[in-house]
Amino acid sequence: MIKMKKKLAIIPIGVLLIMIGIFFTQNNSEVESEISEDEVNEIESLQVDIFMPNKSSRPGCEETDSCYIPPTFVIKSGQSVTWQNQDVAFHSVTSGSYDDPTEDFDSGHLDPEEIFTLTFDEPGEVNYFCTLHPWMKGKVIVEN
Ligand SMILES: [Cu+2]
Repeated sequence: MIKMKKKLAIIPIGVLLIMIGIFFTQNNSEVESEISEDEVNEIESLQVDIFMPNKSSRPGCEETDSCYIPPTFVIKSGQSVTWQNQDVAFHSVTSGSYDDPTEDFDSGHLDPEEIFTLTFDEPGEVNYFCTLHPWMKGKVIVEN
């Protein structure tokens, strides 16, 4: 009878260990699935039109007009443009020029890898620049 009691006590401990194992397994899978499949698809399907390259935070890119790549981007009215900051420093996409900013749009400081999208409805030439680096200039041409 004493032996039987010992065996019965061992089983619940085994069950407990299995439950702890399941608990940790589930916790791990929750961490892994923090970014949903939909979000991954959204990021992968996002088309970057213009990017700020590495080291554009230092003067020099203006010499080859490559602070925003491509420096001039042509679209039809109603289309959108997506920028991505591919540098390790902050940048912005701000309407106008450093000496003459306009109030049309301002991305604010974009983190490395951050994306900014704008839709242009009115035809015309739109100049933009970076508020942090006066030498960074770009242009969007919106065709009718
Ligand atoms: Cu910049």
